[in-house]
Amino acid sequence: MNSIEIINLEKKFGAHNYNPLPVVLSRGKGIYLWDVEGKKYYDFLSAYSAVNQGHCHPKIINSLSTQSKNLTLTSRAFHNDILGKYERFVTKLFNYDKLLPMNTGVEGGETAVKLARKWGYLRKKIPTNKAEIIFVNGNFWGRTLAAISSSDDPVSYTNFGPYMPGYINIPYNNLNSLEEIFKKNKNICAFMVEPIQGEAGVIVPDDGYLSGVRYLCSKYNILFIADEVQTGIGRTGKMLATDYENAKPDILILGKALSGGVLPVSAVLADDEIMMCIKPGEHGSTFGGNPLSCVVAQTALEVIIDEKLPENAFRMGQIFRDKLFKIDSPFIKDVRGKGLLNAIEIVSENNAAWEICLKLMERGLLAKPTHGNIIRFAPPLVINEAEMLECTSIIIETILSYKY
Ligand code: IF1
Repeated sequence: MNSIEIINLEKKFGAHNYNPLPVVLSRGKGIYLWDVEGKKYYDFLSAYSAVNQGHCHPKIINSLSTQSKNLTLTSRAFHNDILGKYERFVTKLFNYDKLLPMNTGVEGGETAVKLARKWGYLRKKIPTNKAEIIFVNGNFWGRTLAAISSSDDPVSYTNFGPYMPGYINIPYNNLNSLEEIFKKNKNICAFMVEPIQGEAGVIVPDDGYLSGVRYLCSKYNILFIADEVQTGIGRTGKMLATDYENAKPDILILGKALSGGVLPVSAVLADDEIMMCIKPGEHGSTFGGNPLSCVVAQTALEVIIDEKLPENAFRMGQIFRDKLFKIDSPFIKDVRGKGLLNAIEIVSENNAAWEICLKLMERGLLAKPTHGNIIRFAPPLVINEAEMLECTSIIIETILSYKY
């Protein structure tokens, strides 16, 4: 079947909950993807930063293949010989007492919210059912009702009400508004925030914001929850984006590239004072902590470390932004990002970002707009300098030749 026939199958038999670019991919390797007609592309989305290690990394696939022949799932009704070793590896790597394994990023967020509330009632003695969690405008942490209840994007929440109570939104990148609400409200158990806002359009907060969040959360005895589902695992040029300011979260949420894009794997890390608030039977999931996912995730993390991918992301990201900053076009409003989480914002009344992505696709590079006229550029962290230079010239030529 060709691309058109396959796209029509999805149209006829699949929910229309996405509007993908008209490309049908059938193979991936490293930073490259091939469509069903055999055309080769540079992947500049990395499945929304889930494929940091590159598509089908041989070491991760080998771990998947080997473990899949032994034991894939036991449920947590029984122990298995993989989970404890994985938990030890990851907690040592990120310097936390414990890990709660889940599957998707949003499950990680839900787990963090439940943990924070539990801690709020058991440790902070917040009156029952009165716990509040602070979120920021522009947040995105998934599609469940608890997640969209914190959203200020009508596309995410319209006609999905009623919404989860106990949420308060404040502006992003604003420490004054954070301290103001912390002073006013004694029932706050946590503040949940992305170190860089991905979906909102790669919004990078001011230097000092994350360390300010850390300081204020400690000062007011409020848990700092960092959603590093998209910014974590080397994406921004450090293992975690919060590492830039040594702002260690009380609860760390990981997902996406935690598995190298091979399986849905997420994890919530915290110290005992928080993690031990959840007792047996109070939280979990069928697949959470399954041996197959744990083996894949441990290998995926080892690849990040062994191949020094955060360092490469830092260097390649500098090349990307240096090249893009030089674009002399009245239509480029901003070039921003950290490491290999970058975006350009285009000044245009029409749907320029989408059309530019279509032009990029024709020229063999896949990227997708986030909100409005913002295009996110996030290749796998294994990209090398020659490939980055080739891709930046494709992007620059496409932007400059577009008829705005
Ligand atoms: C879609 C966005 C990106 C996330 C952060 C948690 C989650 C995500 C910071 C939830 C997920 C995905 C979801 C996917 C598209 C993609 C996305 F455009 F939706 F917002 F990356 F920016 N925290 N982001 O970015 O993780 O449950 O999906 O595993 O829903 O369209 P998940």
